[in-house]
Amino acid sequence: MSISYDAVLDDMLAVAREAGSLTQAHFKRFRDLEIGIKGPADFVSDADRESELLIRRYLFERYPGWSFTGEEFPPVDHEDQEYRWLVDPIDGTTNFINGQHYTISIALRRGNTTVAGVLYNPPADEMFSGIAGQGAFMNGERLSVSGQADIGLMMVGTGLPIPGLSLYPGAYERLDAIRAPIGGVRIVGSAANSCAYVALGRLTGYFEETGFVDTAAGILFVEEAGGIVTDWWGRGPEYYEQTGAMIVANRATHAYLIDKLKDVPRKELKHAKGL
Ligand code: LIP
Repeated sequence: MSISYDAVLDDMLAVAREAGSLTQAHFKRFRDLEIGIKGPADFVSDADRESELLIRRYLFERYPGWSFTGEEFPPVDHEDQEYRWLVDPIDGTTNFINGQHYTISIALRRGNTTVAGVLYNPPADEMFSGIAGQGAFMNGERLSVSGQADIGLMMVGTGLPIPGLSLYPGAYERLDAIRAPIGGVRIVGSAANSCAYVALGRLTGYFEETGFVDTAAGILFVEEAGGIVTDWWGRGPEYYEQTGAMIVANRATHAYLIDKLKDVPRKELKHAKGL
């Protein structure tokens, strides 16, 4: 049965907007939010849970056989393992609970390929979307990564790791070395939005050790916008999808970060897992 990804994308856009309205209602009263602690610097709010439940319900009604991996509830393995949703109901929860920009990320995977994605930044009303092989867009504008190749003008995004992350050792010395000769470093606070900013050309590159559920849609947009995505050592999706150590960038910034990160002890695969 051939599937029209255009029709699927329309549903993804519609549910992202609905989740946007739901989360915005909580966002407006962020100072009064109930905050749950999932771990060190890892938070959850009712908005994260409600957003995921809304997206699950909407997608299961329309695609009952497809499987689902979210952030707040256990994954659902339906009979059709070929298609799986990867959903981050609020990416940038720490931003969200402090009244700063966040994103809703929905990606559709067919086997080991991301075939469609939607990223919505409700506070900015920026809707990113794309289908593999058909380009990536923000509010209808086609995206292309920055052409910036001058190191002194590069703008790099990242996240500040907490102790306990496997790539934490030496992180701040690395950041110092990366920061020294370039134009600027930014902590956007959402891995998904950081990828979207690379696809849009607001960042020339981004690197972090983070989750693939957060970044699957954003990575599709960067590749559709002419960017490069590898792990910190130049290896492909079979590595960064599992280890989370990713570089997402235009060609020049990718080469710059690969050079700056080459001496970091490699993060190897724990075990093969289907995503
Ligand atoms: C967040 C990422 C961010 C990273 C945070 C956290 P969450 O995801 O978007 O880039 O720095 O540690 O992983 O927890 O808000 O979905």
